[in-house]
Amino acid sequence: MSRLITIAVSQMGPVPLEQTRPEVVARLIGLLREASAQGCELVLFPECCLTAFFPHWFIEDQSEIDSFFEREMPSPVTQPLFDEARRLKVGFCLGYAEIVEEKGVIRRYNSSLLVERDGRIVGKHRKIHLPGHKEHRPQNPFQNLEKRYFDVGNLGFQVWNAFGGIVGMCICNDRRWAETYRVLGLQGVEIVLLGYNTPMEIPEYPELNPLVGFHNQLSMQAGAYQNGTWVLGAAKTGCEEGVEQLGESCMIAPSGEIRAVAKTNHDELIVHACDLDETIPYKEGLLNFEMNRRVEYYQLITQQ
Ligand code: ING
Repeated sequence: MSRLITIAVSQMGPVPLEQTRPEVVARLIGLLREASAQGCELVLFPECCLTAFFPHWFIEDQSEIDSFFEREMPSPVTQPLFDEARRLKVGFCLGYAEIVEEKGVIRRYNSSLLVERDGRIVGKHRKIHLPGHKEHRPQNPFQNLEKRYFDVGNLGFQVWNAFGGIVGMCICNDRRWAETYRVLGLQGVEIVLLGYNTPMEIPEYPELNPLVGFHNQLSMQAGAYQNGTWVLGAAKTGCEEGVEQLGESCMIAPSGEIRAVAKTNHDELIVHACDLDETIPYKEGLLNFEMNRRVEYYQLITQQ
């Protein structure tokens, strides 16, 4: 028995500051069409795929910061992507900067949407693990000001019945935390979709620079295997406004094996027919939470 779903991870090269939203949307539609032509039913785009990754710069003016956000999704500018996806019967996962008013307060999130093949928005995630720093660090070659520009996501880690399976999302730094996958795993997730903008350099810890690619794959492979789920990661890569970003978008099976990995540092589709039944030996067998996980024994039993 197999439950196959052909998926494209759509890696993107840089989105330069001067590239307009309509130009980026046209780029996404091109990638979507290419994926559809290869028989894909789902396309995964990177984190904040509509704009340059603006947390890499210190911006003082709030209206300039807000120019990177979407006030509605779809909006008139992004609607063509939703329309074309529905016409082609292809679903997609899209990372974007979300601005919203909640209980009278303006909130700003690093978000992603899950859109089914009929065009329905079935799920939303808001990035919980915001890396980097709140203050401007002029001594660094670039910034990571996600703590300054975004609020912590308030939707937890959820799963949705979609694409014939159980689908979850996370975003970039979320993928480095074991809890992300375990919270999704405890909900039976079979495919984790994530995008990332990951600089090749870690200004505070340059000794770790040679490990950026290794830690990227390690985090996702471990999450996949330890929770018996597919993990798919889409990079925004290349040199974006002076910041060199990791590519190596990949498709990782529940075994932890890397089934496909991007080879370039620009727009590139990697495609794989993911069999959701590959989760079974792990979920029902080797890593069966019910049978083998013993949370109640994890505390040191000292009072015996
Ligand atoms: N970027 C990076 C990421 O988590 C980072 C930040 C890089 C953290 C390298 C640790 C090491 O991939 C985002 N946008 O979260």
